[in-house]
Amino acid sequence: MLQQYEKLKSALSSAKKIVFFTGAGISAESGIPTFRGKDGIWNKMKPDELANFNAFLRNPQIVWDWYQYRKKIVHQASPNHAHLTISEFQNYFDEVLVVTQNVDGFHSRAGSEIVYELHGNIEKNYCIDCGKRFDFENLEIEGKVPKCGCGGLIRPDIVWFGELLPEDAYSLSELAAETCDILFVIGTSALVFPAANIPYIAKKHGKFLVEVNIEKTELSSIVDLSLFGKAGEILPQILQRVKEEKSYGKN
Ligand code: BJW
Ligand code: ZN
Repeated sequence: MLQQYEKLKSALSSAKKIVFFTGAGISAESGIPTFRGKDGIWNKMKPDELANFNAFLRNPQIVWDWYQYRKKIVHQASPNHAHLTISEFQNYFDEVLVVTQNVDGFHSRAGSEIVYELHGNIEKNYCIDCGKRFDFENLEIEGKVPKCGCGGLIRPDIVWFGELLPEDAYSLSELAAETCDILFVIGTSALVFPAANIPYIAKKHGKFLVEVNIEKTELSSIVDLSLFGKAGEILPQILQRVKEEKSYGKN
């Protein structure tokens, strides 16, 4: 382990731009369930019935209720040490960018200033007919799927299977991966594309890749360093090394 940290320490000592690519595992310690694995959401629920547009058209109420339930879990939870540590990295490096697949908004709540949300945000909604946005509003009346002024159904702003990712967020994430010094991959199985391209793009551009996960993933064989353990424990240890190295912040 010590030797692994030495490799990372040397990369961190010259790094200016750091990217964190995160997935559901980073919010697991906040009590938000992950998708895959033994306790994952897709072990109990079928993605085809919940996370695609046809399912919403077939039965909007079921899908809407499911996201309201998920939103409640997010409201009852808070960002954990991992989110907070990432935001603290901003005090020690010129640029810190977060590319997240998560829809819980925890990175922004934890204070990260640049966050690209590739799969949307559970607080946001839009009309399926006219596209009007309803961000951060409580739209429900008696638990019914809300409707827009134009008569269209309002859906959560979540990227479902078969849907395109937000173009700006994705292209800025690609650029971040191409231009960073270190890319940390935190708590993701890296199985869902095109989001999972991000670490491969960084690799292609010769960037230093570090994975933090409780178990091996698809990426373990291509990263420069795998740190196995909980994100909320490993990330503070890394930041501690950065602090010792720099002994003062940039401000
Ligand atoms: C910890 C930890 C701790 C736990 N500390 N670590 C065949 C081949 C290739 C691609 C495809 C294919 N068939 C279909 C596709 C495309 C599809 C896809 O990639 N599917 C794969 C599953 C195969 N992709 C899409 O459909 C995307 N769109 C697209 O491709 O558009 C183009 C197109 C247009 C028209 C037609 C066809 C294509 C859209 C993908 C949208 C994904 N949306 C979801 C659900 C959102 C809804 C919701 O939130 O309810 O986003 S899927 C779900 O997976 C969610 C996540 O963001 C995403 C990634 O999951 P993540 O974050 O990696 O979580 P897990 O659970 O997988 O992993 C957790 C990890 O954490 C694990 O490794 C743990 O070990 C670890 N961990 N505790 C550290 N404490
Ligand atoms: Zn409308």
